[in-house]
Amino acid sequence: MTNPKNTDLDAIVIGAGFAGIYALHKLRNELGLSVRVFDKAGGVGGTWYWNRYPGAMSDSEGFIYQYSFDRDLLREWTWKKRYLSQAEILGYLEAVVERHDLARDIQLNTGVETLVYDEADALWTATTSGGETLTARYVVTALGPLSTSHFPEFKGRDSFRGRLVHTGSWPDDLDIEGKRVGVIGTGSTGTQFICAASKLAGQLTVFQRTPQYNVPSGNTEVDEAYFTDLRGRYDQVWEQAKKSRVACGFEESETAAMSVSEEERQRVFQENWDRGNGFRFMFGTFSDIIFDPRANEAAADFIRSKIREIVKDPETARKLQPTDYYAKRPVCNEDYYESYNRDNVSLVSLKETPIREFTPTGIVTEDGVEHELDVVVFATGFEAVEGSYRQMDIRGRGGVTIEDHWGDAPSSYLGVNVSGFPNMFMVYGPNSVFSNLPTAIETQVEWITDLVRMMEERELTSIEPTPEAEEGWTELCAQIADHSLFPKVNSWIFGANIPGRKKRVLFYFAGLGNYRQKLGEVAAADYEGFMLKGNPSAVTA
Ligand code: FAD
Ligand code: NA7
Repeated sequence: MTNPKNTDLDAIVIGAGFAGIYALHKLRNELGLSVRVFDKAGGVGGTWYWNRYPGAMSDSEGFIYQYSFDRDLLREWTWKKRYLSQAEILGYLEAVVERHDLARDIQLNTGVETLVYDEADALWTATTSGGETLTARYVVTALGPLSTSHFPEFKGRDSFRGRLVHTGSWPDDLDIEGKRVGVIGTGSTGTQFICAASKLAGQLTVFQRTPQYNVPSGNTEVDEAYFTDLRGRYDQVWEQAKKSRVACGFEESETAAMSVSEEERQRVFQENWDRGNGFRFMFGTFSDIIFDPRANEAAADFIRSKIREIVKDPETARKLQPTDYYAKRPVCNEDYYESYNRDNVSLVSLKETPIREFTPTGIVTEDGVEHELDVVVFATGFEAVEGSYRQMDIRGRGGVTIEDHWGDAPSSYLGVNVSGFPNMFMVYGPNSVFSNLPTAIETQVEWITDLVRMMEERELTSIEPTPEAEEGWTELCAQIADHSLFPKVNSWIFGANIPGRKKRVLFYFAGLGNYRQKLGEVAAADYEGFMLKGNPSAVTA
């Protein structure tokens, strides 16, 4: 396909992680469009370029934390343990870029700062941190759901004279071996860091605000027999994942927790504890852990009993036990609770003794204790989903900014499009499906490619959802979320980790299988919910 508008490019893609890499491959190598990817990072990989803290890894299993499209690569790719380290994932993404000759169209160290839509010409104009101005007919924002760090304020924070770092931008020159390290945050990232840092740091002080439910990952080594078996059933693996709820590569339970005896419930919890994996424990044990408070309490109680069993100091075990619903994104690790049995690890419960202030030499808590530190690690998470959009100046039809359109809670149609922002396609925009991400990212990039292909074939100039379609999707996502226990606790999946932000729905919780079915239905109804412009004979609304 050629560029009929004489624009600089057919498509601009922002972000060079899983999403942006695949978008470039599909739009350039498959549709033949002229495309350039921009990333402010110095390399490709997105999350796996930035998050280099000790212990950084995926907690989706390795075999499912990949693209399904490149079967040849899957036939030859190997890894060491059940879960992939940051370096392994980065190496994999670099190999995909190399194999598909993508690097020549990826411009690194370049942020896109503004995106402005011109309705008369149906063109987007982007300006970059390097001062370039470029026009394109399509924009794919592959900005990442977890790419804007949350770096909370504390009194005196910037007076600290040691190293102060966020896990989401870990510097290459920082070695924590033998150092006195403090870590704030015990989410998925913080717990990974704690497991690794407990074996490296001279002294590790964990500042925990809310304890999380942690289950074992079961991270054993994988051997040749594992790969032989896996390669023989990749088709089944992807088929199952794409029809499932969370696409994590295991059979999700269809049995309600309270429909079986107490003895059977304990057996199932124990079996899944032994097998490992957080998503498996939440979705593979029973079908209603995140729906029925009694099922949830049974799972929570089982995990609390394990904490008491594993952690030797009863006071530390008490502080580690969560009391709220088991309803955050599930977390798993190799030996999280065991870390607290080490002499060099101590736990401060910020619920009991909050941080009073940072000093040049450490952190003082409200009990007056000064924790002397060489390094403070903020494992305090991200401004999820909408964060990277709100950092840009994005102006759609009539100069309306995305900030104004969204107000205090973001919205979309199908997680991908926004009304008033024609020809802008988000990968993992607000209200995308809550699941293992590479599989869902592939789904969305393929959907975007289909939309663009359809536009090219029909010679359309613009596509955008109707305001009603966007409202309908947003409302549906809210209703689905309300059926679950997820909104009953504060976490990043509802934006509730950012001070001052009201809880908002950021995900479609009905699963990847249902999401894919919905996309199919929208396409079959000639792109129901979209306004298509350009070729009047093809216009639908
Ligand atoms: P990203 O990988 O975040 O890439 C987005 C890129 O966009 C970034 O490189 C960023 O620099 C760039 N960018 C943003 N704004 C701009 C701009 N204005 N201009 C230029 N560039 C810009 N998911 C799972 O499913 N399973 C897991 O086990 C898992 N583990 C994770 C562990 C960690 C520590 C983290 C942080 C995330 C994890 N995730 C996991 C989520 C992970 O983010 C996704 O799986 C996936 O990597 C997202 O890919 P992406 O391409 O959508 O976004
Ligand atoms: P999370 O899950 O948002 O965890 C952040 C942690 O930081 C969590 O324990 C927070 O406690 C804590 N936090 C945040 N702000 C503060 C302040 N001001 N004081 C003390 N403690 C604070 O982020 P992660 O990076 O761990 O995980 C995000 C996703 O990335 C994860 O699910 C994977 O997909 C990868 P809180 O619970 O809010 O009390």
